[in-house]
Amino acid sequence: MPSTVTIPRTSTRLKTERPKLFKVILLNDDFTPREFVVTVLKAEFRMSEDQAHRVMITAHRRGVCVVAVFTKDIAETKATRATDAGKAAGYPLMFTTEPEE
Ligand code: TYC
Repeated sequence: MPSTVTIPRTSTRLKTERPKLFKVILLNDDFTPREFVVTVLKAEFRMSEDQAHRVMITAHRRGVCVVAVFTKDIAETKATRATDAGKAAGYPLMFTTEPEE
């Protein structure tokens, strides 16, 4: 007597989770020299003089400016390193991170 065997199909999940991204944000202050902010942006975020100057001026005028977007670890590391560069030079320069919507 023939019998049938049912083999369950395994379904492949095609969905690829994208890592959540975090913004690095530059905050304005009244003490850090403009040129120092530009130097830090160029060094830590590999920006050109032009890009760095635009970001610095935006933070200076509006209070904050998004510098770039990274995965959480990289955003936090870069924000900390850039903030520490200011601290080491005696400036209150601040970079923070914030999750992207
Ligand atoms: N506001 C500072 C000044 O006038 C310059 C500055 C710009 C500082 C942007 C921080 O994120 C900043 N010297």
